[in-house]
Amino acid sequence: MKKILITGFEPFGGENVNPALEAVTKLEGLAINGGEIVTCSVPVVYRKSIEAVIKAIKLHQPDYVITVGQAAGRAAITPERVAINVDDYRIKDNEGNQIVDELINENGPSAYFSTLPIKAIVKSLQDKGIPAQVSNTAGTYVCNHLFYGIQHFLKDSHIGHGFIHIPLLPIQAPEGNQPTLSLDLIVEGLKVAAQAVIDNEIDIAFSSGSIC
Ligand code: PCA
Repeated sequence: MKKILITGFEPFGGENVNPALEAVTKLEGLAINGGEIVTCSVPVVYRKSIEAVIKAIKLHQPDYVITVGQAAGRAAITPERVAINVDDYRIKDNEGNQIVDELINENGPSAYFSTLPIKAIVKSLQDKGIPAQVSNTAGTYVCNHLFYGIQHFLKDSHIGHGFIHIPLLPIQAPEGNQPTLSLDLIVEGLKVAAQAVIDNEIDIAFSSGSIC
């Protein structure tokens, strides 16, 4: 039986919901095939976000970790390929920090790749009719900060980790001028992603790249 820790960010940027937190609340304690999901919420505060997830890893001793955050403007569930070693915040975090052009870790490499099977996750989602694609940038805000920080923390460990960005909820875009996905589909999508992680010790290869 594998244990998967799925974490969700709190609301930020003046909003009062974050689909990531809404979804993980519904995923807590859920059984999937060969595994069980545990969850935790994460503050949108640089450094503290990493500390919160490290605390949950120490508490739950999971086999895999999926960190999740919202990405306004995206229409699909997007496993991130890479975390980069830079903070460059367009807006303040929830404690007023606005870090510009600083390394996340002075002794760390420029980037870390996800250690989850991102292609298998995308294929499983697409096969179920849930929109999904690989993303090649997690931005330079707190999501990338957390992604990088947890990859760094787990770099010598057997625990796999990756970050997934999800679209807004319909309630966050009442005028219909932004792409959204229902909470039910997001919850189902994260369950499918967790199952793909358990079922694919080694990632599958298929083209899901992009051309600029
Ligand atoms: N999304 C933000 C931070 C928290 C969240 O859910 C991001 O993409 O950096």
